[in-house]
Amino acid sequence: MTNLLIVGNPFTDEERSRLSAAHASAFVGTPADIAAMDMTLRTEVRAIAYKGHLPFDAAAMDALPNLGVIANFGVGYDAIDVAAASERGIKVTNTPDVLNDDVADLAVGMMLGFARDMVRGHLLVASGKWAEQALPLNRKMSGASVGIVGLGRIGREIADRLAAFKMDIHYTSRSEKQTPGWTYHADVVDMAKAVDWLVIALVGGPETVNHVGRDALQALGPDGVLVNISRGSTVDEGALLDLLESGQLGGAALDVYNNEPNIDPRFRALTNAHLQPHQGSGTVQTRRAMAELQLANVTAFLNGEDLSTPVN
Ligand code: 8YV
Repeated sequence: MTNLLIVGNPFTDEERSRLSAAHASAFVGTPADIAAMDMTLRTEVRAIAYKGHLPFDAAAMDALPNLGVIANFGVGYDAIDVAAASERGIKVTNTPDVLNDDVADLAVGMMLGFARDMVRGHLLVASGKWAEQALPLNRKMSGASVGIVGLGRIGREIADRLAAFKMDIHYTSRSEKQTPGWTYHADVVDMAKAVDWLVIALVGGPETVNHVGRDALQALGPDGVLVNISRGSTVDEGALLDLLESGQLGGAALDVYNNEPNIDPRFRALTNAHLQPHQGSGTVQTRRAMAELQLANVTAFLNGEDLSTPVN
């Protein structure tokens, strides 16, 4: 009996082997491939291990009549239609917490990378032209002000790190937190007016689409820098590109975009952006912890036990 269907091309060989060593499994590259599978196999499948950002929609669920759980590899589950899953009695799980440190580390790294123009510095040294050219003076990060959009688990890790950089911490959140010395704002535009850096640490999904809009980016202004480690969908990407191109926004440090990996080509021409290829959780240690948590959820479901990290 093939209990488990592994779905998603981003799975590494090691991740797939870990899953298939634990459970009799089959593999398809994308959710859209499920409907074309043999009907007998589709009827056997009770659990999905999913990785990727392609939509996992109701049609993919309906192709698997005995599906009971979709275990996502990632804290963000915006690719999965959770409402459709709930309607069908299908559980969804994710991999929270184990990646908080890595995502927060990358946010700080990208901020320093942008502020100190570290990519250009590296290229200058590597080119052998250091004796002929100086790196222009750059921006001081320590002591600046930063607004964290969404002080959840990852946002909090970022804020704690930036506090150690003597930064003045501002945040928006569903509710004010017990964080003495930090400034709560109910409105993201008001916060953007008050800070040098704006860091988006929201969950993705329909509720946060374009949460940081043109007005907030304009309020951040020509000396402000936007940092995004959440989802491309949380910021108005057209406005972001317009304002970066015209210099009405000072800069951006981005790990996430719409339509990854085939992102808007306008990003490639920017001279005021530090761009990373959605690698927030991409360390050996953290991806292994995420894989183990995903497998724990699959195994718990198939054994009839409580799920480790349920979403719905
Ligand atoms: C993904 C992520 O897990 O956890 C998330 O929400 O964005 C990433 O860490 C990774 O891109 C694999 O899909």
